[in-house]
Amino acid sequence: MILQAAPRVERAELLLVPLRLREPFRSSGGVVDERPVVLVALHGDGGTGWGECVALPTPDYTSETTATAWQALSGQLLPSIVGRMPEDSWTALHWAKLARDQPMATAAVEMAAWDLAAKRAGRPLCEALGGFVRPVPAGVSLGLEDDEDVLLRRIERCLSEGYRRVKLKIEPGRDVEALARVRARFPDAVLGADANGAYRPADRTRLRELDDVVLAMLEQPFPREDLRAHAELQSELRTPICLDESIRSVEDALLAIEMGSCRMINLKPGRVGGLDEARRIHDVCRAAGVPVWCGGMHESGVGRAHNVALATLPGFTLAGDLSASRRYWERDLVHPEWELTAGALMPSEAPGIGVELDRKRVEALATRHETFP
Ligand code: OSB
Ligand code: MG
Repeated sequence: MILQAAPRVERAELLLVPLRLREPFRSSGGVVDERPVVLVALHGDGGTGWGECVALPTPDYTSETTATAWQALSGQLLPSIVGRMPEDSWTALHWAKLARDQPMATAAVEMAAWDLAAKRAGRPLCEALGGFVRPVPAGVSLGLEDDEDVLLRRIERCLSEGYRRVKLKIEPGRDVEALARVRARFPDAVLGADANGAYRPADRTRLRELDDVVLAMLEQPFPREDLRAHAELQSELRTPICLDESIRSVEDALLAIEMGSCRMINLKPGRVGGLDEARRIHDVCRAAGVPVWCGGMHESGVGRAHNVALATLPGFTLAGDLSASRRYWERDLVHPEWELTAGALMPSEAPGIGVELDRKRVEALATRHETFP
């Protein structure tokens, strides 16, 4: 557990920064444009590590929300590590349990600890994690659009900007035909579809028609608990199923692979309790020959830096939901902002996450700010 490698934490901060996406994002779970960003700072040994909590304002994606994560961070997680020696075994046990129950809140602290540890070691986070400074192929995730021409124009723009893969949200009633029209228009594009669990096992016959569209993957067609339905569909589908919400730990990944529920995993450190667990999942996937790619949760530049660092590990062989700052924000919270170069994002050589937080602006925008102790 990373806390063992991190310096003693002398002080911590928790900030709530309400950002707004440049364009509202619709999935089968609902529409979002408000994006409250929860940031964690850990101060120790003369340095500061930053982490970001990926929880959303509403419990559509998983049951954690900005409010529950704030509560866990403020009431339990941050008070429990400030001033304590990180290798304290009570802390380790307690944390393992929290990482299961509140993975997003826990991950925010764990990632800040990684940043702090990497900065203290004077190494870029990607290297500290076992990867290296290399371009990370970028993909884009586009929300549902009522107007199909708007969607087609968006796809065209993303492809011309250099994104290597376009993922489209689908839901019952807006799937096979809509995707077939996109395919007809962009015959060579690498396309994926994400249902965020909106289908039921009885929709299998319908979902089988997606094979004709030729997709790089079908993401999370069924609710997360239903590994069996995913396995049944995968056995009759050429398109690889990619699990997102279903995978919350390395045990979930092992079971899903063993059951044949997927042939690919969307790995989000924020969803699985942090970078350490994400790395374990990466390792078992790699050993099993299951490719992974790094997902996103509309993070600010802080969370993106962690995701990009993770995505430099060798098992990340596919373009992730890692897009430039501009895709999401009028202005990001970090500099330099994340930019696309030849269809990829490039981690910095600087120690830790390698991007600087615009502290003045973050403090000016923050609607809540707590300090521990
Ligand atoms: O299902 O992958 C998802 C955003 C928020 C919550 C869940 C998901 C997403 C995305 C966008 O698809 C990914 C991104 O570009 O950050
Ligand atoms: Mg998804």
